Amino acid sequence: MEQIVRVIGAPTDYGANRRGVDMGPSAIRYAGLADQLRAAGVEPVEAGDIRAPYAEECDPETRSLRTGTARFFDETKAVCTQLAETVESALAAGELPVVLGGDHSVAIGSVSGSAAASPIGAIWFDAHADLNTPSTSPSGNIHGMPLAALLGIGEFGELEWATAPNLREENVVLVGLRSADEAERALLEERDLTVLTMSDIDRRGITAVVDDALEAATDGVDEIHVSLDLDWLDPTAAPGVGTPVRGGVTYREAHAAMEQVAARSAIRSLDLVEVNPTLDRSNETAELATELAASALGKRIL
Ligand code: NNH
Ligand code: MN
Ligand code: MN
Ligand code: MN
Repeated sequence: MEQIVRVIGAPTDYGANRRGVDMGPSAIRYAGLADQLRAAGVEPVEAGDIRAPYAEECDPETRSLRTGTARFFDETKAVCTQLAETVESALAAGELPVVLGGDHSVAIGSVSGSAAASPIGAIWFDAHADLNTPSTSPSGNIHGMPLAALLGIGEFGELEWATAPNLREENVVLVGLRSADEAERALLEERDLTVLTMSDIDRRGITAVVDDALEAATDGVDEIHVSLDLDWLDPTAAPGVGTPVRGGVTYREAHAAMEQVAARSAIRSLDLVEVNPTLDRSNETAELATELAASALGKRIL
């Protein structure tokens, strides 16, 4: 029987400075996600979008969480809570959830939902570490905080809805990091997450690095969540993102990595986030997201 993939849109742009990432789910669907998934041998079922009011409908006042700032905190909580439930019930039905962002704050919902019933590892394919907290964030943007939230770091430790107790930091791996803020560096020094930077990819090649990532993420757990922030790729391959950082992986390296993920047969859930069609060239980045999803779910050349 074919694996059913539940496609869930989470159209937020609360978490980022540059607007338009809320159009990501439509852009990714229009780029042909369903056909790509079929080509990967899975059966897509469309769940539609989580209700996410436009920023204009919300109270523009910035939210403070004790000491720091997390803009649109209440709105993010509302979306992530619904998303977590949707992901959890898809998994309970034996489906594989694919979450379309939206900014990366939606991963707070997708990962907590995915980890709700049993332990999981996570691989963060991202230029950034996403380990800020409201008090350390230089921007106040929650898209730079989802991993900190899930791991209960700092102020997030008090927030049951945002944390994923079934995700141990020993099973969290960052791949392709090339932009980390001060507090994120300090955290990575003292904590047990695995970090594989762009320099590691330069030195050892993408396949060796992704092998290590899969090894660490699945140490003691059977399944993983894959969070694919499209800014992981070099901006020449993925121009339609809000916070591009030069020096990312190439089109082919990204596919090689996703093919390795597929070969491990350990993927429980997947995010495709940070696609911003207003900054894109002819929906190219959304299209790339559909292709990478297909590779991660088993599409092969032959
Ligand atoms: N680290 C920066 C911040 O916290 C940028 C985060 N941007 C991202 N993360 N796109 O993936 O604001
Ligand atoms: Mn991110
Ligand atoms: Mn990023
Ligand atoms: Mn929780």
